[in-house]
Amino acid sequence: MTRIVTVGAAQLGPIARAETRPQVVKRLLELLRAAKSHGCDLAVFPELALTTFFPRWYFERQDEIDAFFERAMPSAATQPLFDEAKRLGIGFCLGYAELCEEDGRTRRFNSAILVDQAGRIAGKYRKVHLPGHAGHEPWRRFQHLEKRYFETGNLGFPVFRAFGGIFGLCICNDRRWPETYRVMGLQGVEMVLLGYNTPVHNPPAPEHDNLANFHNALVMQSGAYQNGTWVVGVAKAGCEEGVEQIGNSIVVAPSGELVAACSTLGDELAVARCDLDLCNSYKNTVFNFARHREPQHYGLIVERKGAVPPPEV
Ligand code: CDV
Repeated sequence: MTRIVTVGAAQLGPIARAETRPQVVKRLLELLRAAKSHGCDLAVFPELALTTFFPRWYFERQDEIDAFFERAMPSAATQPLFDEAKRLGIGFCLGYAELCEEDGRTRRFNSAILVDQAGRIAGKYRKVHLPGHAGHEPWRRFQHLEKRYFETGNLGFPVFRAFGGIFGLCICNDRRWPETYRVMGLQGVEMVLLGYNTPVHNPPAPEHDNLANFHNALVMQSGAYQNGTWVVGVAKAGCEEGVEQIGNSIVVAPSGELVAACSTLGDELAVARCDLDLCNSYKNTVFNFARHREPQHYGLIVERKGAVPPPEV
């Protein structure tokens, strides 16, 4: 059997701080139309795709921070994207900063949505693994203040039935954690969509800088293979407000092989024809979780009589 989903990894080049939402949405619309003209069912945009990556700056004034957030989705600025998606019959995945009223208070999340070919929101995810720090750290060449500006996502890692398959979302740093893929893998995920903003330079560990592209591919290829799923990873790339960010947007098959990649650091589309049924070859054999996984033997050593308890962390 074949269940083909043609996906467009819709990489963005840098977004300047001065760029307005309508200017950015115009770029997204161009990529969406290009994706449609290449036969895509779905275009995947990066993390925080509507603005510059604002956590690189320390802001104290809440109004300055909130200017980067969307209060509704669709918002007035993003409505044209929904309208065009519906008109063209193409879905999309979009990362954005979400401001909402929930549990009687204002909350802020680093979020992503999956929109189907009818322009309806089919799924939402809020980033769980927030990297960086919460206070100003002047020793850094640039800040990474996600822990200051966002709450940890409270939706878990759900999967969504859409585009004839089972889809999951995660965001940037989530891709480095095996739990992200495995939690979705245990729910049968067939395609994981994710966007990222990854600076080449990692201030706490500059010795990793020349491995940034290698690690980017490594985590997505292993996550795909170990869970028998497609993975689509899409960058906001290039030199944004003086900070170099990696590109290397890729589409990874359930075999772990790369099947499409962007080659620039600008707005670019990489297209792949993905057969969701290819997942079965892995899910039913080497990674048949029901037959071969042994979670009951994974430890909690402390529960075994006489065992040395693990160190407190
Ligand atoms: N936006 C991110 O989550 N970026 C992180 C950086 C800070 C390491 C990433 O994992 O790519």
